[in-house]
Amino acid sequence: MSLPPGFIDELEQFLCAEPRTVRMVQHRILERGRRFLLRSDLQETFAQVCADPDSCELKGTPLARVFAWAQEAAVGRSALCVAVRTSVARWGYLRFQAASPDVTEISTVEFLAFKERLVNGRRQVDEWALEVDLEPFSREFTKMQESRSIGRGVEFMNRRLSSSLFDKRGKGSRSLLEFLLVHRLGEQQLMLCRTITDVDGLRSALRTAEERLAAVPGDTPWAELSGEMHALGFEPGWGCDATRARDTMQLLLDVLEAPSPNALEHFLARIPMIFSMCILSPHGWFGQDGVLGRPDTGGQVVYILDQVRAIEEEMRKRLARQGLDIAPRILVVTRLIPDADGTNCDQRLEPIAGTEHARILRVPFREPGGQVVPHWISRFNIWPYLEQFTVDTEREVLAELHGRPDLIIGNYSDGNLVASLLSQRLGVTQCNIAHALEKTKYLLSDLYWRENEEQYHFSCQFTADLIAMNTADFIITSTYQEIAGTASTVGQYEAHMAFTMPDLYRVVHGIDVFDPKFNIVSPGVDPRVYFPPSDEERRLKHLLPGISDQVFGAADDVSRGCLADPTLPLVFTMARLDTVKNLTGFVDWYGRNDALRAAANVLVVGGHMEVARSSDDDEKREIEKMHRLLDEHGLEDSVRWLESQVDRERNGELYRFIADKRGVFVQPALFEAFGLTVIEAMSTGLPVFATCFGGPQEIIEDDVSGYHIDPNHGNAATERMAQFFARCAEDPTAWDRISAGALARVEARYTWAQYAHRLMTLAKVYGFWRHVSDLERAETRRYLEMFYGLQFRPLAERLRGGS
Ligand code: UDP
Ligand code: LCN
Repeated sequence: MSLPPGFIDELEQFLCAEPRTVRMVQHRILERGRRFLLRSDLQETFAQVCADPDSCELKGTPLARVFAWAQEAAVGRSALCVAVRTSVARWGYLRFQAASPDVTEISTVEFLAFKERLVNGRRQVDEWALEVDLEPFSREFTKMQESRSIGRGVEFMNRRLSSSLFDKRGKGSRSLLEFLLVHRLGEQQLMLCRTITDVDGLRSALRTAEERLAAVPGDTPWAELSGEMHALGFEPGWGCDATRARDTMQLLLDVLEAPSPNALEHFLARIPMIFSMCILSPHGWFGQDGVLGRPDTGGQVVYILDQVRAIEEEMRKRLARQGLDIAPRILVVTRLIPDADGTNCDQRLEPIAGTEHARILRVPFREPGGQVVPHWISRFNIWPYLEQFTVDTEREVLAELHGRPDLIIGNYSDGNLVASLLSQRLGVTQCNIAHALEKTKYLLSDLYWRENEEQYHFSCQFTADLIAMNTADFIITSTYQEIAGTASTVGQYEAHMAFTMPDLYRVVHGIDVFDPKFNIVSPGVDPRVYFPPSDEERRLKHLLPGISDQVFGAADDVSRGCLADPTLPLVFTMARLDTVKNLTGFVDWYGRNDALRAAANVLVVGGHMEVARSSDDDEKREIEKMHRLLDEHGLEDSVRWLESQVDRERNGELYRFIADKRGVFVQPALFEAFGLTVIEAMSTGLPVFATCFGGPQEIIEDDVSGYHIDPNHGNAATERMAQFFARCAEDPTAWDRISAGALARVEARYTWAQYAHRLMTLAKVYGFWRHVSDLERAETRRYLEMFYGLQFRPLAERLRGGS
């Protein structure tokens, strides 16, 4: 129950006292002629009513609070149901009876059932609709309560582990002892010898060992001490030398004495338990060269390649500090595409540049008869292939790593599903990274899933998402808003708490954003590629003439438009050319704003010039639209459109080229889950105007490190840009101020070194949690396996069959 106590009574009194205003609200809502209204529609309705002289004063009334909280309304003939979000992730549902002051609070199920009836036009509620409810499984676990704790799950975990676990009469200490005994590296036992069998024995061995280590010079290598330490019950893994080993032992003694969350995290973070990992990213064109900007191929590829470099470095450092001379192994598993279209996507194994041992391992998709699927497949159509892909991946990964990986990281819905299946089969800790949950990208995608099915197959995707987010041991997100939104917008995970796909199933508790499995670990940019223009020494100046030609040259088969006034600053935008990225939307806004047209040129990078060169339907439509808009607005001499640019180093210099000319970057997406281009542009000192929907809302502090724009109000967005250029023309420090703000923001919050450090610590803490909670979580696992078998598999089969 999220509504304040007594609120319904207050509201009802108000509705009785002000019937005229209430009728006015109802009429305004009905006038919209839609069954479902979103927050923006409801806000507009409220503003209309407030402005009407016949309405009563609404400020401060309970009705005004309903509108302030309202996220969604379902409009029926007999009633209106409103979903209210009283604060982050806290929901309630109200039912207003038509033409009467009756209002009642209804349950989640009633609200979902009401929406279903509106969609399918039936009078009766389906009493027997399949309901997915994961809440009962976590009843035993204490949860976080405060919205500010969301995304800081590991802090809560450490507290939970150190208090409840260790409170139970030595249970925690015994679990820790058992956990320390399981670590091995091939034949080599690590941390503890099997001769240590109880906690008292461990304590006393630790005290003796600590005294011995204090008596030798701190830099004495473990190798010199190993004989003596072995006799006391200790195996390698405590530290590279006497100082480090002693320090680790002291940490463990502290934990056994009176575990503090901090000491526990520090100790767990030192246990050498991750030597190899498997990162799953099946869809798209996963490669190191010539792939960016292709359909389904963008930030996720960049993210993973940068991530691998940073993680390998962190793993190496950690293992060396613990005294283990082992090369960490990372495998990025993706799909092998035989018709590789000039890319490396047909190569089975490819070393990852900038790493010592990381590899891309490509495993083909297969038809049920075993034939390899030769061509690229859109991420929306790959669901039937994933089960066989998992089996094949398991075999290849085990062979490649000579054993199980110690951590499995899934990426996006498909990778996360494969990670779930694989982790289940191998008994390995699972981490999920969503990158972008599709549900929030498309309006009412759950309610109208059937209408979208042919193109997007959301029935498969949302089912996969539910399974994967609930099997994961921990989930990392790039921002807070990805989990729980903002005061006024719904988070991407939050949108999976309760929803319905009529006639398929109804989700009553899909995921709990207060679950401590969520942690914010933001990505960064490759500092070798993205740095400010003032860093003259590192610049690739030999690329500049070519870039200049490309930007200011004449149109050819890979570009369109020829800029008439090259002295103007450039508004640069670059993305995959898909509808949600909204590059065409931006060109349209620009075409309509004379002040901006006079102040700046536009450089668009994305897609192809010709429809025939594209294999993706969405991209084809956008290509046509872009050409149409350039014609309609007569933008030939002020917009330069280049096809997608796949060379990252060159792109780094391209951003700086724009910054040299005191231009800006614009990210106009209808929704952007995170937005790597935003932090890339900021790292090169560009002022960025980015969508207020999604990650950029959190990345940028408005008017400090960039600007937010609302893609639903393009005119206001271009107006803001025009004003910015006008200000900069008068006072060039206006540009410098935002540029400096952008650089400072990225340096403080978005670096791969911080990312890798955090991720490795999380993997260990949640690895321990998995070990101690294995039995308690078996019920959830079995439930999800059933959901997979009974829902996901038939849906995927149906897709294969084309129905
Ligand atoms: N990118 C590129 N060339 C292009 C388009 C995009 O190199 O023509 C890169 C861009 O620099 C960024 C990534 O692709 O590194 C896109 O990531 P982002 O998170 O912005 O969006 P996504 O495509 O993942 O939705
Ligand atoms: C996918 C997206 O759509 C982007 O918003 C992210 O930046 C990218 O993945 C990397 O996480």
